[in-house]
Amino acid sequence: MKLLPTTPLEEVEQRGVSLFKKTFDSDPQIVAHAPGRVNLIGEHTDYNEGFVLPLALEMQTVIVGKKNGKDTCRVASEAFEGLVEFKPSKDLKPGDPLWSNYIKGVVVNFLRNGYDVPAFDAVVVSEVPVGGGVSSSASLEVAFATFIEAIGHHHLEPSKKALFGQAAEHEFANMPCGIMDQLISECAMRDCALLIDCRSLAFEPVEMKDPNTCILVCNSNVKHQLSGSEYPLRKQQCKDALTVLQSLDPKITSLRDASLEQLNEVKDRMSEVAYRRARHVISENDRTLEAAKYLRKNEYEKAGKLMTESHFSLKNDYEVSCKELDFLVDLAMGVPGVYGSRMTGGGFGGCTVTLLKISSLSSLLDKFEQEYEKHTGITATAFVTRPGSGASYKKLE
Ligand code: GAF
Repeated sequence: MKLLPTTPLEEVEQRGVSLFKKTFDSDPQIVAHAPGRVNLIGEHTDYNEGFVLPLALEMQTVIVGKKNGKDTCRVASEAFEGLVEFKPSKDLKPGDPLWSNYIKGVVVNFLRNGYDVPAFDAVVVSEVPVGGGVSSSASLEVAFATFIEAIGHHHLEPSKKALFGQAAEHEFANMPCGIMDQLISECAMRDCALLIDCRSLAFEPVEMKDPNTCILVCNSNVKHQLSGSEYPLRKQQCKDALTVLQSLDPKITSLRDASLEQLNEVKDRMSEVAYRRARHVISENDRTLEAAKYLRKNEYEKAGKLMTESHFSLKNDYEVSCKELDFLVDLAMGVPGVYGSRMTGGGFGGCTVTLLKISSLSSLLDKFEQEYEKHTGITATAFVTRPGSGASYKKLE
């Protein structure tokens, strides 16, 4: 299996500049960008105020544009036909085309929080695969928030921008996500994963630049669509378990505060499903903190083992995997030199993330190539990533 190449950011920006000139017949002034992400461990913990350990991809969504001095915003996308037009107003509502909702949602959140949004012309160019579970939508939201920050001369706390993106996702894309994807897209640091505390939104870098180790992302190419999925149901099941735990100890305000001992104490008072969902979340928080500790010491075997345990917890207790993702993990774990492998992101399709010795990469790719399509009828795609940096913008000369 061939690896997908990483397009240099300058090339993507250049595509944006050309598209802007072609669409609006004038020169742009600002380039803003924000990355997609892959999560090493800490899945379905963010909306339970727990811990996550994601890193930014080198693949970015790029916005090229400028203020237009009019009362209407105009946005074009490289991936979709047509020019979207809307007035920047607090009363904007979601509508067609769907991709524009992420942008409208961000605009509304700036306005509602007292930040002026001047009308603009802009184009969107993205290298982040859509529907692959690597946060293409969060990267669009955060890139746009960064663009608005630039044209409006605003200076926002990074977590505030992430929260605007999350609110846009909730209200304009009907996806009740946690904060992980927007926060890593905003705050990522090159060569580091971030250990994020999703309660305080504080984070610590965990350096990942051992030249002998690599991170492989493999897209099962089973389409992942979280808004209509069981994601909201999983949140509800966590709440159900929380309510029972609170009857044991009112100081437990989210699953993050509970221990497995406490969960076992109230096991008989909740449904078997709620119990398993909570068991995943509580144990995943522990695994995430442990994994960060091991990665800091370059103890990849131990960190990898936790990643694989995370996969099985997501498969069996949280039930958000699928047979294709399970198959990719099984294949990876059969290759010597693989430290750990798991589904990453919301699940129900999308990608796996594998931590491995760089010397084992070609054996793993051969294995995927020989086995995956034969067993699933689907062609997988894969890329290697080093941890990229977070959102930023620059002025064009
Ligand atoms: C999706 C959500 F958007 C995140 O907030 C997170 O909950 C993730 O699924 C699961 O860890 O990516």
